[in-house]
Amino acid sequence: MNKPWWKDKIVYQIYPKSFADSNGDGIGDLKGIIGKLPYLQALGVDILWLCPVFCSPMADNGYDISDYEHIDPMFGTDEDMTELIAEAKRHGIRILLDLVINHTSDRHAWFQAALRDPESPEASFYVLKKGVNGGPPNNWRAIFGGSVWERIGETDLYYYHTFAKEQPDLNWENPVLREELYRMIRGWLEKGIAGFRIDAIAFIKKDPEYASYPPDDADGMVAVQRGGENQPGIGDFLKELKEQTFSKYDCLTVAEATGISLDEVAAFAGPDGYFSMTFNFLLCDIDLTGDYRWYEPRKWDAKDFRKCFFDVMEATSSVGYGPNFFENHDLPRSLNHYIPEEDIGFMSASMLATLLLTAHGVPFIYQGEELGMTNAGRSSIDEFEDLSTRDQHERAIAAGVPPEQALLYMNQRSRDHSRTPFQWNAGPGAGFSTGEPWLKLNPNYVTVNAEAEEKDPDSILSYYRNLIRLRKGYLYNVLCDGDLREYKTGDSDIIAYTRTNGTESVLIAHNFSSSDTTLPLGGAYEVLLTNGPAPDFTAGGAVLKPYQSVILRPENGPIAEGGARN
Ligand code: TEU
Ligand code: CA
Repeated sequence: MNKPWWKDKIVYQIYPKSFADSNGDGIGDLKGIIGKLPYLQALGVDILWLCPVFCSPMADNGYDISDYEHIDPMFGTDEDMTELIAEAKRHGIRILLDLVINHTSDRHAWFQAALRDPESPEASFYVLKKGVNGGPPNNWRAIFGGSVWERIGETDLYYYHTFAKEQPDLNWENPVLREELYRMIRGWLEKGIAGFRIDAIAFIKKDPEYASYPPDDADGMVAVQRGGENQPGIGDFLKELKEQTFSKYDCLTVAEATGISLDEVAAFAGPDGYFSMTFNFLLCDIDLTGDYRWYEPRKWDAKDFRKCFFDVMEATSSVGYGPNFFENHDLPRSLNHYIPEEDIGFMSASMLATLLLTAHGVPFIYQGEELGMTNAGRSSIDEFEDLSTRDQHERAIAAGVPPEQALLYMNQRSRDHSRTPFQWNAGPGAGFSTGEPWLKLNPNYVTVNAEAEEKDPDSILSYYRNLIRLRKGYLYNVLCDGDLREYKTGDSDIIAYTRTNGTESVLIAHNFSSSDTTLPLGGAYEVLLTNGPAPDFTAGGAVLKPYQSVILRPENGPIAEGGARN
């Protein structure tokens, strides 16, 4: 399999608005990121994925772009981006930008022209349709709530939006629009960025019938995914997109292609795939029912998690590399998402770190995950900034969920949790800003912060740094180049696998439970790394403490499946 330049890299996702504020306006910016490059280099970061910093009215915090060619003044200037790319390179770090081409902002010049004249060339850049029987063209529900159709003034013309009404979808059926996008994409690649994370790309193809479907809820609507996600024919667009842009550069492209099945991973991210890699959502949506209602959570356990993990490993490692992640800007913090409240701490955080950094594929660390940052509970729905949270709350109340329970569900799942300002130190504003931060800090910054953890050899940050050093050094061959095979551990809650490259082999195991559990072993092993005390080796194997991870090397001979040694 081809060995792309990015296969052994560490990717770090930054939500620029919440990372570092250089001018005291309470909003993170590019100069703030430039100032933190030494911190990122010390962590071992190779690639930075920046959430969108283009001009935006911020209805969806930058995922509503009004000008693809320029940096929004709140984040700085175009020259700041040029400086960031150059400075990052000096620190051995490359930049991925966030490409949002399913939709623009409703303030984009194209959309404004379309509103002024539905017969204008720009109007054909969007999906405009006449209403039916005095109402919207069909009954599809947008991801941020309500109809996907927004009426244009007093006319009987509507425009389509997968997400919020401030995010009109682009009409990918129009080759002139597509060429405009390709030109913009090539322009950014010419500026020396390493590539893109591609936003919501599975929504660019809609069922051309735009037929209504039987409702999936009391509101008489059906989720937009039914006719507007990963529809037949999307591959033609994605193939052309790659041919006209990415394939002309040795760039990294990571798709947020929701709604694709594991057996479609090859088409999206195999050797001849549309993208370098494609995110998989099996693990991060393990706690959701089929239609993403936060107020109808799905119960899961460690065995469910283990099955999802190995299904994803199998699907991605068999065709190439997958982006492994436990956090992003749309998710709650992983410690709150995957670990029982009473078990949140160094052991569980370092177990998740070991899983993330030793799985097959490319690790994506989200800002603050390396510190063990956690959710910051809110006591009222009014304290939430995120439009998706507000919509989910409305739907919960409409479904008859009692307000306190609805608030609890929002506190479990809100996207705000990953957007609280980065916690640099215990000083005023956590070192994020000298001004009033745009989103409330998590009060635990007084103890959970980079400065304190950099000084503490037993901190979560120190653990990430050590393990990343090991991954890039002593364990490079098995972790960056080795295969991954499940290591059966019977009915326990242990997730275990081998990583093998030629004659080199290690066994990695995680006790995803709050009780001592024995990892069945045949033969003697050396402990290369663990987040806890050296395990007791009994006749049956190694006794792992709650949330203990181990990287073991067999003292002689390869490791057979299931613990027996040949
Ligand atoms: O998220 C896409 C997104 O929200 C959908 O994948 C949704 O989560 C899924 O279909 C279940 O409902 C991207 C960005 O990550 C997010 O921050 C933006 O709000 C969104 O697109 C719109 O650009
Ligand atoms: Ca600022």
